Amino acid sequence: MTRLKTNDIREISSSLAEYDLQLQTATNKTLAGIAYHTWGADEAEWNSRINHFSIHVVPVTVGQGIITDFSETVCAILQFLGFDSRVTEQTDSSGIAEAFEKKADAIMMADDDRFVGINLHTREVVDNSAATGRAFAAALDLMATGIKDKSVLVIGCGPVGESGAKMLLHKGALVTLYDCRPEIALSLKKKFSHSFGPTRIQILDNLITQCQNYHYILEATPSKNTIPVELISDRLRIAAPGVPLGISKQNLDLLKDRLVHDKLELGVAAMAVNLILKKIPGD
Ligand code: 2YH
Repeated sequence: MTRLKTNDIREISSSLAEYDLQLQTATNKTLAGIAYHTWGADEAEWNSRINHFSIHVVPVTVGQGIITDFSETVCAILQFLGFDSRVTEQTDSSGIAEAFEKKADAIMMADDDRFVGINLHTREVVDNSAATGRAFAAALDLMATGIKDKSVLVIGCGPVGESGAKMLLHKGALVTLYDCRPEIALSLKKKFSHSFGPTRIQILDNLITQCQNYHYILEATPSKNTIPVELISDRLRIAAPGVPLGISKQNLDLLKDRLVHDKLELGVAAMAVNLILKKIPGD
């Protein structure tokens, strides 16, 4: 599992407006728009409520400890979307207590294993890996102006890839799974076959010799250079939640705006929108 470094997130807060524009070029929707699309929710209906919904970000010192700027960056993304967000003054259990005492509607916090959002009214939990996979699948759906009946290659079958593949199958895509550990891809195919039937899910054994025909890729690996140059075409669109980005500098130049990639923004936005969609008492 990838642990973000301060260097990965240093520029995020100051680049949110620019990233929002990039997303609009690639998907025709803003960061918020993609986050709503992730959960099939109506932006106009929900967006007016977000500035009354407070999400407190709790820094966590356990394990490998604080990542400098992590909580502040999550908070900046939430504020950019319009949420009433702040970082708690205290960390860990004291921070959780502080959020409850200050009547937060939700908290977000991350240790070395999980980054979660919790709605403090409904007790529902949203997981960053699941939300991120789903958000990038939603972005790919938008880039394809509808992914139904289109073939998508999912590279990386960990929690993010799994969640993204599931969303793509729900949207009616034909999904091919690839993982450098073939048994992981096979076991995911088996798992999905129960719900979606075996015919819409394929397995790819060799990424280099078999992947020329894909026009849509979800890249969800923690590895560099996973996309061979042979795969790049004018029609290829990639949604890439994987950190580090699996695309070389040379391929990035060829892809131009047919790529959506970030390290935190879409996942956090999707988590936040999911939290507000949970019913608030008094609604
Ligand atoms: O980056 C991570 C984990 N690898 C979980 C990622 C789940 N997608 N955690 C962030 C740790 C943050 C730290 N505890 C802090 O600054 O609060």
